[in-house]
Amino acid sequence: MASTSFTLQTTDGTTMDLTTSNIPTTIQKSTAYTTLLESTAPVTSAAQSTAAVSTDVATTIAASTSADTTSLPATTAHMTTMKYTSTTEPLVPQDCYEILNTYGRNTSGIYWIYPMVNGTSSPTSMQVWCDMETDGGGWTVFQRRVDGSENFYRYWADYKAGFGDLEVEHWLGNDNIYALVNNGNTYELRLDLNDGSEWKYDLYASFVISDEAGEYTLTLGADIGGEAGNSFNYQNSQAFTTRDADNDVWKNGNCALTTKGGWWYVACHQSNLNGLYLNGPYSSSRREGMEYQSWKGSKYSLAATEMKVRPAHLVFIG
Ligand SMILES: [Ca+2]
Repeated sequence: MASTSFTLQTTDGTTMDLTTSNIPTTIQKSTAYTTLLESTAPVTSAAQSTAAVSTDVATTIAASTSADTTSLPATTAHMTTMKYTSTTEPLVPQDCYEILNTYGRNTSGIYWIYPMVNGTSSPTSMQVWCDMETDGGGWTVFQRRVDGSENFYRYWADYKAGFGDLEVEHWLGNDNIYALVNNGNTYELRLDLNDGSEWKYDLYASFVISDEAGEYTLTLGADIGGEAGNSFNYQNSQAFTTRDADNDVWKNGNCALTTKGGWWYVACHQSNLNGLYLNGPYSSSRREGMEYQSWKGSKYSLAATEMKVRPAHLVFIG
C-alpha cells in the first residue's frame, strides 16, 4: 500500500510531515504559492495553523505525492480552504470575503471560517453560508428567511447558539456573529429583502454587536445605500431581546413576546426581520410579521430576507 504522507519544506528550512492524521480530507495542488489544504471539518491541528511553506511547495508536493493521494476527492463548496504561505497573512479565512479574495472560491455555499475576536488568541470556528454573487460576492450571511420552514420565535439560548439550516432558513447565532464582526475588520451590513415579487436592499457602513455580557447591543453605522429605506436604523444602540430575555425599553411589556421574534427591540420596532413568516399583508395590530416599514409599511410581512456582512473596504471616506 502506498504511503499517504507528504513532507513539506518550509521557508525556515524545517520540514513538516503531513499524514492522513492531519490532512482531514484532501490536498490540492494549485499554482505555486497557493497550495491549499481543504477539509470538511474545522482545522484543529496546531501544526496546520502554524505551518508556513515555501513558494515551491507545489513542486515539493508533486514530487512526494503517491498514487492514492492524487486520487483524493475534488474540491466542493462545502470544504474549508486553508492556505500555507511564506508570509504572515492569515492562515485560515476570517470570513467569506477572504475565501473569495484570497482563496479564490467564487461559488456560493457553506464554508468554514475562523474569525478571531480582536486581541484574543483562539479563533471561533463556524460554518456559514457565503454569498459569492451579490454585488461582487464575499458576503458572510448570518440570517436567511425564505419559506417559513424554520421557527424564529425562540429563546435567548437559541439566538445565542444559532439555529436552522444554513442551506435554507437560519440564524448564525449571536456569539458567532459577535466573533465575526469583532475580528478587527470593519464590516458593512447588507439587508436583502423580498416582498414576494422583487428584491430591494439596504446597506449600512458598519455593523457591530457586543458580546453576551453586553446583551449583544447593536452599533450600526450610517445608511449608505439601497432602495428599501433605513428601518433597521431604528433598532440602533439597542440590546437584543428574546421572549425570555426582556432587554427592550418598553417598561410594561416584552417586545419579543408581542411581536414574536428575537431582535434589537426598542418599544418596539420599525423592522422585524426575525418576526413571524406571514408572507404578505396581514391584519393583526401586534405587528409580529417580518416587517420593513420604510419599504412596505407596517402589517406587511416580507417573503424572503438575508442579512450579511463584508469588510467595508469598498467604502471611501473623504
Ligand atoms: Ca420591556
